[in-house]
Amino acid sequence: MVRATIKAEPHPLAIDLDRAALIIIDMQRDFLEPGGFGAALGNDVTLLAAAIGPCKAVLDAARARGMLVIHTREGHRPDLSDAPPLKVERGDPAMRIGARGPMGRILIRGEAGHDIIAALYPIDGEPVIDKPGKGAFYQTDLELMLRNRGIETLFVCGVTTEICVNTTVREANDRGFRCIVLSDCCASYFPQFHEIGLAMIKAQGGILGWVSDAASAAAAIYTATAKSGRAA
Ligand code: C5J
Repeated sequence: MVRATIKAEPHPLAIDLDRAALIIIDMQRDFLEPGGFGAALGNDVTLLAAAIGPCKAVLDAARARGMLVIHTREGHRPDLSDAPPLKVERGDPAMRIGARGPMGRILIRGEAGHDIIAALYPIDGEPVIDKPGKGAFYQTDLELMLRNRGIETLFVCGVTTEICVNTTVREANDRGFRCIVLSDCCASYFPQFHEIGLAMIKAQGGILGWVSDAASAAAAIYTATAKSGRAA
């Protein structure tokens, strides 16, 4: 057991770092780069770029410690058999899920746009969860992976704050996992939704989890690793 105290809201939190994992939600080209799903829905994708540097800082700390790092990708099978028609039928037909765009078919597994951005690309040994929904637990083997590794706490990063991050945190909370959402490692196309999304998590004594930031999480991870004398 390696105890670490994380500066967080609504209050600092002591956790066992040996039972913590980092999950990075949907940092995919389709959400962060022009020509993808986010842009097809009319969003300004540059608003998500602010999360990349902080995510990388925490990712480096987690990798240095040998912490479990899990990446997720939202997307669908090429035949769309796992995509609810309700989800596909939104927006301009030329720019819907499955339509062909500059980075291949939008939000389809195996296409360039579906992949994770270069700055945060998974390395060997880091599981990538392909999820058909907003929540990372829905129709995936994420819970099984976490239980098999004895994980209790998740550091949560990714996009978008109010959609896939928030949904995943709610799913995790109901399953008994403690979530620490790193505010600057998350982003939204709507800055006000980002703020509200974080506020909803930490309200009422942390009804869904805790909110911290990249510097606090990385510092706690590096400090504990130095003290315990263990790095991967
Ligand atoms: C959205 C996501 N916003 N990853 N997906 O459609 O948040």
